[in-house]
Formats: sequence, C-alpha cells, structure tokens
Amino acid sequence: MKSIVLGLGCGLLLAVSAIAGEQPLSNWFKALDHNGNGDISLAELQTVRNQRFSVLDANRDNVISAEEVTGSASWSQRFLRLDRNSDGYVNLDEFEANGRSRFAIIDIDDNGKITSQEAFNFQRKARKYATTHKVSR
Ligand SMILES: [Ca+2]
Ligand SMILES: [Ca+2]
Ligand SMILES: [Ca+2]
Repeated sequence: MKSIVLGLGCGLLLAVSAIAGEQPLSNWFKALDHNGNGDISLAELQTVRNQRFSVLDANRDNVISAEEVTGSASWSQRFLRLDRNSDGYVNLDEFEANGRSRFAIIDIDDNGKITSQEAFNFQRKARKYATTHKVSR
C-alpha cells in the first residue's frame, strides 16, 4: 500500500516539474498558490491544472489524445494512467479526478489545504522514492 501511495505521489512531483520545470519548491508552490495566501486549495490546484488541460488540448475538442501529449515526455508517461476508461482520450473529468487524488495524497492532515510544509515533505518523499526506485523522467 505504501509503495502505491508513494508511486502516485511521485506522479505529482512529475506533474509539478512539468508545470514549473526543475525549479525549487518555492517557485512551483507560488505558481499554484493563486491568491498568494500561503497555502494551496483544491480549487487553486484545479485552476492551474485546467489551464494546463487547455494548453495540452491543442485541437480544442475537450479531450486530450495521446498525439497531443507526444511533445511532453512526462505527460506521455502519465497518459495511460490518466485515461481511466482506456478509450484513448483523457477528458476533463479524468483529468480532475487525477488532480483530486494527488491533492489528497499531499494534504497529509486532510484539512483541504496544502501548506508549504506539506508540499516540502511530499517533495522530499517523492525525491527519495525516485532515487530508490530509479524512476526515469
Ligand atoms: Ca492559496
Ligand atoms: Ca484534443
Ligand atoms: Ca493540509
């Protein structure tokens, strides 16, 4: 069970890296903390992810196809996991469901907010996991 959680968590680190590049925690944390109040709410996470969805959905048909993510190694890797019903497309529902499960993993105390401390703990754990398991990027 623990390794599954860490595995999912590692996916979030990759997601965040995709948004912010290989930047330190403070930068991606600030990018997600839209209203700048010092923590990340689920709404804020979904806002940023929805923008990402629009960017990835190049032909604007409201689904992401495998072809649309071929330019991004990290999104291509995640595509199969995001496509829950395996129809070859990722729709916004699937995309948001993935965001919710990731949020829940990082929000350790389950209070609906990700603090910078929770984000930091998570990043450290994910790094350790990546090192131990030699996760390719
Ligand atoms: Ca916030
Ligand atoms: Ca599309
Ligand atoms: Ca929390």
